[in-house]
Amino acid sequence: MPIENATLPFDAATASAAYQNALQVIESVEPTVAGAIRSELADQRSSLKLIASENYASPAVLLTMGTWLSDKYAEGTIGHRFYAACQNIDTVEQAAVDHATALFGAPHAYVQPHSGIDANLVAFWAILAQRIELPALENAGAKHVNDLSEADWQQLRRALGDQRALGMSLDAGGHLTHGFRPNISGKMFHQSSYGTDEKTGLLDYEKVRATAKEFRPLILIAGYSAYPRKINFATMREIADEVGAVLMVDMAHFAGLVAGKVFTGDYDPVPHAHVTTTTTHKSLRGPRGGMVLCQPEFADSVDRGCPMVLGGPLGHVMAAKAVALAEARQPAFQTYAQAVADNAVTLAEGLMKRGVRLVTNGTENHLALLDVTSFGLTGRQAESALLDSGIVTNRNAIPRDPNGAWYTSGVRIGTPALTSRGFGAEEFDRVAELIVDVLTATSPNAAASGGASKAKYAIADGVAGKTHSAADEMLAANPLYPGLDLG
Ligand code: DSN
Repeated sequence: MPIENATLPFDAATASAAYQNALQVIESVEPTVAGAIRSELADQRSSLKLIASENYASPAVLLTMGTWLSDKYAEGTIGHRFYAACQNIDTVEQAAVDHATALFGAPHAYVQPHSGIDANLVAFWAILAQRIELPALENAGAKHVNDLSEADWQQLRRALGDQRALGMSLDAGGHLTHGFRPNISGKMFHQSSYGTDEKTGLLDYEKVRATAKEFRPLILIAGYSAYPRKINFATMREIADEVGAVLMVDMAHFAGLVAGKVFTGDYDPVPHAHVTTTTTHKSLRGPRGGMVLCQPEFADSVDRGCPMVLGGPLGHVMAAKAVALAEARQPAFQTYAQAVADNAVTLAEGLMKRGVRLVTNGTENHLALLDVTSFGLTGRQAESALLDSGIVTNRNAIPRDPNGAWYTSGVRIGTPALTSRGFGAEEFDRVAELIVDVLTATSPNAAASGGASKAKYAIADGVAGKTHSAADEMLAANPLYPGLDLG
C-alpha cells in the first residue's frame, strides 16, 4: 500500500495549467526542447527509478527555477553584492539560508554552490583559509596576493600544496571529491583513505583512528555515495579532535534523512562536523545544487565561495532551494524520510531472502549495494539487463572489486525516488523479486556483437517483457505527479 503523506506535495489542476502554458511558450520557439521536456516526464513516469542519488522534485520547486531570477548577476553575499539591484536575489538567498539553518540546526548556511563538487570545493578552500599555518612572508604587508613577490607566492603555494586529507576509499563507497585523483581535490591534497572491514563491510572506527593518527590529516572527511550504513559522526569528531583535524562531512546522499530526523544524535552530522556539505537534489528532494553548513569559525571563508571557486550564484536555483527546504520543514517530509529508510530495509531484505549478497548484509540508510558476481555477471551487464527490463539502476564498484570502476561487480539501488511516488513495503518487496528474476535470467554472452566481453549479456526470452509489464502495473498504481496533464 502506498504510504500516506510520503508523496510529493502539489495541486494537480494548478500545476497542469502552469505546465501546459509553459510548454506552449517553449514550443513556439523551439519545439525540439518542448518535446524533450514532455519525453523526459514520460520516461520518468514509465520506469522503476532506483538510482540512489536521484529523486523527483515537486512542481513548486521545478517551476521556481523557470523564472527571471535566472537573469540576474549577484556575485557576493546577501546585502554585499558586486552588482546593483540584487534586492530580490538577497530575499531568496536569505530565505534559503533561514530555512537551511532552521531545518538542520546549523549556525551558518551558504546556499550558492551549484553542485556537490562545488560545495566541497568551497569547504576545502574555507578550511585551508582558516586552518593552515602560512609561512612568514618577505613582504607580509602586501594587501593582495598579486602584490606578493614571486618568492613569497611560491612559499604560499608550497604551504597550500602540502596539506593532507583523509576520506573513505572509493571502493568502500567514498566519493571522488574526497581527495581522489580524477577530481581537483586529489591534486590539492595529499590523500590517504580508510576502507571497511573485509569480512563485514562495515566501517571500523578503530582503524580510522589508527590511520588518522599515522597520517595526521588537516581534514578528516566522512560521507559516501555507496556505503549502505549510518556513520557515527560523534566518533568521527572525536577522532578528528584527537589528531587536530577538521571534520568535514559530505551528507549529499543522506541529507534527506538528516532533514527528516531519521538520522539524529550521533548520526546527525551537523552538530558534530566543523563543516557539512550537501547536494540538494538527492534524498533532500530539491533542485539540482549544493549547500555548505558550518560552524561560525568557517562562516566568513565559506561565504567567499564566489568568486573564490564558484561562478555567479544562480538566483533561480537558490529560490528553488528555499522552496524545497520549506517543504522539508513540513511534518510530511519526516514521514517521507522515514519511509525512504523503511523501504530500503524492505528492499534489502527482499533481495537477501532471494539469495542476493549485499555489501554489509543490509542497509541502514536509503541505499543498498548488490554484489552481482554470484549471478556470473559484471555490474555493467546487470545494469544493462535491468534497464532493458524497465528498472533503472547504476553499476558501482564493491569493496576490493576485481572488475574495476568501469565494469564493476556491483549495482547500487536506492529508495528516495520511488518512495516519492508512494511505493511502500509491498511494492519494494515486488521490486526485489523483479530484480532477482532479471538477474537470474541474464547470462554473460561473449557471442553478442559489439563492446567488451564484460559488457555483453543475454536475457532469457520473455523475461524483460514480463518484467516491464509487472513494473508498468506498479507504476500505474503509484503515478508520478498524479493528475498532472501536459495537454
Ligand atoms: N553522482 C552522485 C551519485 O550518483 O552518487 C554523486 O556524485
